[in-house]
Amino acid sequence: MSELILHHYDLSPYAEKTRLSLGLKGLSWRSVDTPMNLPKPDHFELTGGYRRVPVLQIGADIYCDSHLIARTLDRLFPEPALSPPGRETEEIAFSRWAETSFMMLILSYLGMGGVFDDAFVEDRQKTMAPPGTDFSQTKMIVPTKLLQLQSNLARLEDQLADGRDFVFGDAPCGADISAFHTTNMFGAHPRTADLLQDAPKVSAWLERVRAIGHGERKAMESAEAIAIAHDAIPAAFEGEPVLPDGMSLGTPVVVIDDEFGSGNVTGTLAASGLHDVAVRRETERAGAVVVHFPRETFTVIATG
Ligand SMILES: N[C@@H](CCC(=O)N[C@@H](CS)C(=O)NCC(=O)O)C(=O)O
Repeated sequence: MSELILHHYDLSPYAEKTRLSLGLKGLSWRSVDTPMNLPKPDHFELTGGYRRVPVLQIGADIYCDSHLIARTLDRLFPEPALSPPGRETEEIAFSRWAETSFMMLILSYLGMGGVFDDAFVEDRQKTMAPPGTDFSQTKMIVPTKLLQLQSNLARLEDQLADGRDFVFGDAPCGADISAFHTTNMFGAHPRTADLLQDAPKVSAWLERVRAIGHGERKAMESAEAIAIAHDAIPAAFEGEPVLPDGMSLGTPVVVIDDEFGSGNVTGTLAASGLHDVAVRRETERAGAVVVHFPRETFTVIATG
């Protein structure tokens, strides 16, 4: 199998989730540094316009979104499992809670609290609402957001109340990692850092999850990653492809993320299963690649 190449940047919480997932499985991987703000020409060369990180590349297969990356890692390296067998739905549900309401609250709190520089805030507003949206009134909701954060943190403290080491018991899994990368951001602002003082179980658990580490990381230039994609052949799909009604392999499509502002990707429909969407694209530098997205949060629309 070709090397695991992670396209990411250090400050990304979702990329931290994937780095810890690689660490939990004790894997070696190559690290390509992606720019935090647009433009991201080399990133787009591989993804076709999806701007977010993390993105995992294996040869000419490009896996977008940390949820699909987690499932791909579990498929290729089953032990230890990120989604423990028999508890997959529970793990997905817990992670979704940690990464939606909880995550959005801490990000908006930090965004409004002067933690990030202006260029970053301006760039990220483009991924939150259409151009021209007035964000000036958002300061009014800061006190409410703080209490909502406190309420979510108390839920996590409750989950650990019986003295267990990790959220599902003795062993760490994807649920810990998803909740970690959200909760870890509390340290970035004095007011949210204070909240952690009142959550001793969460504070101790944060250190246990941090200790999982990132596995073995070695830097790579983006141009080398593109050349690797160019010289590789996308992995063959095994089994019966699952396609939307009325579409067939090769149908020209656009793939759109439920999350606003991720960037749409066009290509032709490639074979994939129930839980992912695959699109084939070709460029001069990257050659033929297949870009994969998680089915549950990406919509496929035929364009031709
Ligand atoms: N649903 C995505 C969310 C990823 C995400 O929002 N990543 C942020 C960084 S933490 C991002 O890429 N923001 C836009 C950008 O960097 O251009 C996932 O699970 O991977």
